[in-house]
Amino acid sequence: MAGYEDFVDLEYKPNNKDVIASFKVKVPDWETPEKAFGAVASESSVGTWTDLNIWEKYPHVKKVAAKVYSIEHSPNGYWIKIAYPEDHFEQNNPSQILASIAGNVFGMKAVDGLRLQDISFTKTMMKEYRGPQFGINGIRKIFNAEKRPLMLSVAKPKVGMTTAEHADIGYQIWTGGLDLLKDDENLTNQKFNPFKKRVTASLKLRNKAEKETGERKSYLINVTAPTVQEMIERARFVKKEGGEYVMIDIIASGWTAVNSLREECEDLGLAIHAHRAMHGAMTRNQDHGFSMNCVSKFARLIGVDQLHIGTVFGKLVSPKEEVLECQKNLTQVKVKPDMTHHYLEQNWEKMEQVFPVSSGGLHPGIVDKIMGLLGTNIMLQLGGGVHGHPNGSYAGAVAMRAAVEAYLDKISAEEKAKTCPELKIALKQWGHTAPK
Ligand code: CAP
Ligand code: MG
Repeated sequence: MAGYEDFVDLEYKPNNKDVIASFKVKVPDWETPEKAFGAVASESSVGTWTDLNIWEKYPHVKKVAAKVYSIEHSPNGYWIKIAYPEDHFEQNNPSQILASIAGNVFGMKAVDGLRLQDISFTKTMMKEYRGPQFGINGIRKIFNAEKRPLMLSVAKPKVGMTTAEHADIGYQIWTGGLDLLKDDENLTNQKFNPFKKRVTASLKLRNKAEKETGERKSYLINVTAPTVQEMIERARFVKKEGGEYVMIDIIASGWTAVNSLREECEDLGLAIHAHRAMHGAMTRNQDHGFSMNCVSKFARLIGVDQLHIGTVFGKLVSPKEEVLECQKNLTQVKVKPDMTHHYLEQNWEKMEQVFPVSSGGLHPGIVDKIMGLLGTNIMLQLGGGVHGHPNGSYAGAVAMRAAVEAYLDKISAEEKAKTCPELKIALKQWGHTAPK
């Protein structure tokens, strides 16, 4: 037999060779909960809709079959835990993990809703995957910035500017006091701002800004490309031109692309900035999809160096408990389980940390709220909150840096604004309110 119920075993005790998945399940009223849960374990591991007599015909298949071992009925639905023997998965193949655990199951009629809340990886997997190349300390060394938040600005308008305009924006925010210029998620190699020209022109002005300020500056260059091969060519070009970073749209590009870029960046010695554009299609609905916490865990396992995790207060939906769980999984060694939100424990062993990036609708008047919530071991990104300054990008950068320094010096932004007219104008423009 191998009907759906055969994939439920509440006596089973998982061991350290099991990958554990935590799911929230909405059971259709025509289905029994046990069959619905068994369907998730069956379809995400070895079974299908009809009984194939698997255990009789192929008893060895049981060794890589998933089993539901925990069921919890809470006011907002059922929460289950499924154990997957780690041999079910191919080594160092994140796409295959997702094709199993986060594949067909989301489309099954046997569930009305399914949200993958967390996945915990095994110790073996921690050895199979590279993890981050630099870690937070390694990134801080690039900028000689031991404690403070690192400050980024993405050029706005997102796309459409010429290469010269884009590079000039970089020069303005670098000389205005920020550490990093960032390409926007949809700026790649368009006709009006070709990739190679943008890299060369921007890094030339970066070098000029470094000389004038005496500070390290860098540039998060988007290498998201039509093919993995082209993406790698672009990364190699960045290295040749003296860049320290590449940026990739991890969700739009896919995990195999991220893994390929990570492998190449090991040789090139380039840090990876992970932009998560499109994640909201999966992470926003609390009853169906894939949590941002899972995105963060794959990002650290594969080994990006920086990842956007949200703001709680900014323009994009980012629930507080999810932002905090992402920050834990990016920076801690041993993450404790969160029973309330059904997040699992995770031991990251010797994996380097990932720099959490808070971005999206931020401006100088609310960066203190972000640091109050997330601390200062973060990166802060302001696009509109710099380039929307009435006096332009340079003034916007000065205002952003002053607002961060005010927080670090434990004085109010208003106090700081007495000696920083650019901050005063920014506060007049945006106050302390977050955008809707
Ligand atoms: C921010 C941004 C980033 C978002 C991504 C944008 O610009 O460049 O892509 O922060 O969201 O295009 O919106 P603003 P998240 O600073 O002008 O908002 O960080 O949540 O992944
Ligand atoms: Mg953007």
